[in-house]
Amino acid sequence: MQRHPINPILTRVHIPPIPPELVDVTSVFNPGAIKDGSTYRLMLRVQSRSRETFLVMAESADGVIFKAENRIVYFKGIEKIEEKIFHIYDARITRLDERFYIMFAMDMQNDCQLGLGVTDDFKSFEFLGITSDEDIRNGVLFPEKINGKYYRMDRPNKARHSDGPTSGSTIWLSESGNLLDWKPTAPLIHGRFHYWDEFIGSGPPPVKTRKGWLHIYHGVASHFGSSNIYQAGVILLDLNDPSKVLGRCRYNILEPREIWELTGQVPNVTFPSGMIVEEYDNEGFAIESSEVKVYYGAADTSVGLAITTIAELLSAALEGPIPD
Ligand code: BMA
Repeated sequence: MQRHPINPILTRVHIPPIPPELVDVTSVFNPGAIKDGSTYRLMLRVQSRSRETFLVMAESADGVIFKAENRIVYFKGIEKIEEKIFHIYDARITRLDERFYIMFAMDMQNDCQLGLGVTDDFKSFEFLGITSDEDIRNGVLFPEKINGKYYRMDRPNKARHSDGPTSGSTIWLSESGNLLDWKPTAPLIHGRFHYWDEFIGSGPPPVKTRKGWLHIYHGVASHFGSSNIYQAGVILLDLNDPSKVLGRCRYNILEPREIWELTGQVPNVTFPSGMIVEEYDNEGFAIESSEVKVYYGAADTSVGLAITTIAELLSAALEGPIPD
C-alpha cells in the first residue's frame, strides 16, 4: 500500500464548528467510505474535547480532498432505545439491495453492541435496530445475499487489552434473513499469538473479486511492552461459501510508520475502516488492475489514505500463512 502524498487527508482543522456538540474538536478518525455515483463519501468519527463521539459526513469529487458537513448524522428512531447510549462510532457502509446500510458500534450502559442504520441519500438516516445481544464490535455487511441469506463478519469482545478497551481474537461469519436477527455461522480466523495479528477485527466491508471475497482486517500486536500496535492485513473467502478461508496474508499490509500514525490520542494505530474500489466489471466483480483507496484512522487522531490495487491485495492474501 502506498500512502497518498497529502496525508493525513483529514485532521481536526477540517471539521467545521457544529455548536454546541462539536467546537474546536480533538480528533477525526475511523471513517466508513462509499462511492455514490461519482461522489466519494466518508462517515467520520469526530470526537470533542468532552470525548463524546459523533458521526459527521464528508464528501469529495476525487477521494482525496474532502469537505466535512456542518451537521451531525442523526439516525431517526435511535432515541427510542431505552438503555443509555454513550457513543456511536466506527461506521462501516455497504451498498446492499440498492440502499446504503451502515453498521456501527454502540457503547451502551452495559456493553458494546452493533447498531444498523440505512439511508438512500446521505441526508436522512433511519435507525433500524440493535443487531446483537452480546458484547461485540467491528460488524461489516457483505454487499449481496449469498444463497438467499445476508452475511456479515463480526468480532465478539471476549478479551480486554491490558488497561484498554475490550477486544477479541476471532472474526466470525454470521448470517441473517432480515438484517436484524443474526446467528453465528462459523469462526473465520483466529488471532495469531506472538505475531502481528494477535487480536483481530474486520476492517471495511468485503469486496467481490473473481477469486473470492477480499477482506481487509485489523490486527493488534500486544506483546510490545506498553504499546498495542494496530496494523492491517488481508484474507480471501470463497465466493459461494464465505466460511471457507482461501488465503491469509503472512505480513501486515499497513502498519504505523509516519509520525501522525505513531503518535496521537492512541499511539501506534492504523485502523482501516473504508475501502473504495474504482472499477468493477459488468457482472459486479472488482477488476484486478483497479485502484483501491483504503481510508484508515491514524492514532485515533486523523484520517489517512493508502492506495493499492485489487491484484496487490490478492497477492498478499495468497502469499501463504505464517508457517507453523
Ligand atoms: C479499538 C476500537 C477502535 C480504535 C482502536 C484504537 O478497540 O476502539 O475504535 O480506533 O481500538 O484505539
